[in-house]
Amino acid sequence: MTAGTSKDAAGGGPRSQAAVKAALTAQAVETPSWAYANSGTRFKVFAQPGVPRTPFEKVDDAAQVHAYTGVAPSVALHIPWDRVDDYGALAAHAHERGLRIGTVNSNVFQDDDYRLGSVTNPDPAVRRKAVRHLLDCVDVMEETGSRDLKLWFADGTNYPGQDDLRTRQDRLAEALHTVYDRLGEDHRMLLEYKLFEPAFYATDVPDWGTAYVHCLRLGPKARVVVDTGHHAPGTNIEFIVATLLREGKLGGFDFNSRFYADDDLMAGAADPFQLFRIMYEVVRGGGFTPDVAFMLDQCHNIEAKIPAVVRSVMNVQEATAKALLVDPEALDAAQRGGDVLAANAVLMDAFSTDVRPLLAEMRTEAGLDPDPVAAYLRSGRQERMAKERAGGEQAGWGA
Ligand code: PSV
Ligand code: MN
Repeated sequence: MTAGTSKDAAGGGPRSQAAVKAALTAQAVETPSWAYANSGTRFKVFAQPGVPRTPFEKVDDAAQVHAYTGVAPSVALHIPWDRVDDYGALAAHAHERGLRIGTVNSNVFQDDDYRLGSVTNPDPAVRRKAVRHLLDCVDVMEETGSRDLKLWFADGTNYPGQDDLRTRQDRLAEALHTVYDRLGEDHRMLLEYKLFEPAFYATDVPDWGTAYVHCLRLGPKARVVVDTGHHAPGTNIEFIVATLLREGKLGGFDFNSRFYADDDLMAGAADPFQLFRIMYEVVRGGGFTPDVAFMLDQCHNIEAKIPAVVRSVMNVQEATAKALLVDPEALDAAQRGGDVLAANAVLMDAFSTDVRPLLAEMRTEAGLDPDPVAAYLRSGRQERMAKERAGGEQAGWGA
């Protein structure tokens, strides 16, 4: 199938090219401030020339991604990595560059007193400190005009018996309630789960089910966020997505790619088919609404950062385009008829479609270069930044 042969989904048949383009144009992919900073593994953080030194410069880099793709209008912050004296000024800086500040990611995992956890720590003083930080993040949201607070906890235990699993859930619920009560009218709380790391025996929010029950108890402003790197190998992530969408509890994604663990590689790089299957469930479940945030959560340790973020955004677009090309009517007919091969073929036809010409055309129509990576590299900005950002301390993990 070529991208040009699709029909319209509204009436039950395949979507028209125009409908696919309209949906793709409306899609927004949020990029993470930390993707522009130096990063690495626990073995080595590799410094790159021209890396931002301040949150303001990270915003400048995020603005480049938006300028070349046209679909990355917001940048997520990580507090305290992006701590500034004046968040209003940071938001204004973003606006001047056609961007807005997106999700505020809290960080309660880098202080010595979080050794035994943050909000689930056995020491009430540490728990209070962690909750205070989360409340500070809500203040930041107010100053930046952000909607979403993303919560990820490194909390957990390394050894059986180290702490009481149930009591830790109670502490978690209490902290979440305190923060939930502080949320503004239009704020949301996105709870992220992770099966493993840095705790190895038991993570306090290990899976979507745990995140879901907490969010359910909290109320409508609490939703689950699915980080694609946070599952056991072989997990059917699209099933989780379908389930959360059915329940109205999918808050968004942290997209990235993995081969083995939380590798944080470019979204769609390791397993584009998985990304397609996830996006298909988003389309199928009516997830193309502002209620579902499409965010990247990745780092670029050995490759140039801005082109890598651009490539990741394009990978999300390609997976989305293919998902939009699935013919719902043909699929439904094959499924109802029990025609296993035909049903699978409908999905595979869409996945096998080369959507790059469609996306290139769409960019040209929007006044963008059809090849965003090449256009960015041609601009010479990368080399300019390497010279201009020569002094000072480069941002990196913990900065
Ligand atoms: C944890 O692995 C995570 O996915 C959380 O979203 C953090 O905020 C992010 O990575 C950056 O460390
Ligand atoms: Mn994440």
